[in-house]
Amino acid sequence: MKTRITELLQIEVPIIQGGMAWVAEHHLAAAVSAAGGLGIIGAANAPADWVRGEIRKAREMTDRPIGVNVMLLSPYADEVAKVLVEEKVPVITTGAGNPGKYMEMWKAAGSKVIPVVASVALAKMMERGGADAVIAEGTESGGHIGAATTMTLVPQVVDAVKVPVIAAGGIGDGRGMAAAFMLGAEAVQLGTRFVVAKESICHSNYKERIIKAKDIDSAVTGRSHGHPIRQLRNQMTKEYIQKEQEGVPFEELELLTVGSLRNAVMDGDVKHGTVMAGQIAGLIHKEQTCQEIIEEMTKEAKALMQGVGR
Ligand code: TUI
Repeated sequence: MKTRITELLQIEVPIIQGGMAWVAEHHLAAAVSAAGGLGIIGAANAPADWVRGEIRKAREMTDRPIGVNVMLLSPYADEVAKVLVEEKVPVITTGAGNPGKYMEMWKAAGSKVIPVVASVALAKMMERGGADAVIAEGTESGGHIGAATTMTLVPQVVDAVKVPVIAAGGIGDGRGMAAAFMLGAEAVQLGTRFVVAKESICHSNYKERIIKAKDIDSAVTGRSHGHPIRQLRNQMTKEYIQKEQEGVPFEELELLTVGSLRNAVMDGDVKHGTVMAGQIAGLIHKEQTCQEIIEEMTKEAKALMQGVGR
């Protein structure tokens, strides 16, 4: 499955891992890269020194390329951006904002820059600014989301830009991968399925919640203040959404979620914590190694795509 993305990123299979906060650390990133995909360290809201340490630890585990995702709402984004230059990170993805101000510095350092976009307008702007590819992420994704679905966003972005497009949001198996390719994508990004990978350090309670999730078990909090987050329903989302409906201000809502993602991922508090996951959680039934996930998906996608278009 060679595409412009496998060529650009020097990877074997066109599968990249999402930069999930707390989960996308060196064990997971190294395992995805070692299996032929592109592993990503998620800088999320972490300080730059943590990111540097994770890059170095991942490099001790594999010689294959590893990327870093910069979460642009992070208070540490500026210092993380500089560390990526110092560490000569080959691939940088970004999320939750416009990475325009870092583009020149990253390109000059020789990194491939791949912003996540949730609209055609941002995709075009990123291409003009020198992006090497874009990740078109639909609202089916876990975490911070845009409004358009993967099915509608991917082909519109593919038509609007010349750079290769990576599809994300709602993709969890070979069928989703083949479908993304039919829409014109040249790789896929997976989050939720890698959260339950054997190499993922995520707490077993969190993995169990994903494995047991049904199709409509996710909810979106934060719509009232413009920072929508998709996660699995629990006591916390129920209270949060109720308070949003009552018109409770952002500052008060925020108190419900301070440290809540960490509590769910690290301590397994899936009742009051934030259990970010995409709508595809209902399709994920077991814990597997990254290699098993990548091999199974690639085999299934290849079989489905054989004969299509002949
Ligand atoms: O970034 C993500 N997913 C995330 S980040 C995250 S951590 C977080 N914590 C607290 C508050 C918010 C986030 C959890 N999940 N995905 C990539 C993504 N980027 N999805 C959507 C976007 C996006 C949306 C609008 C990118 C750019 C954009 O507009 C930028 C602009 O300024 O025009």
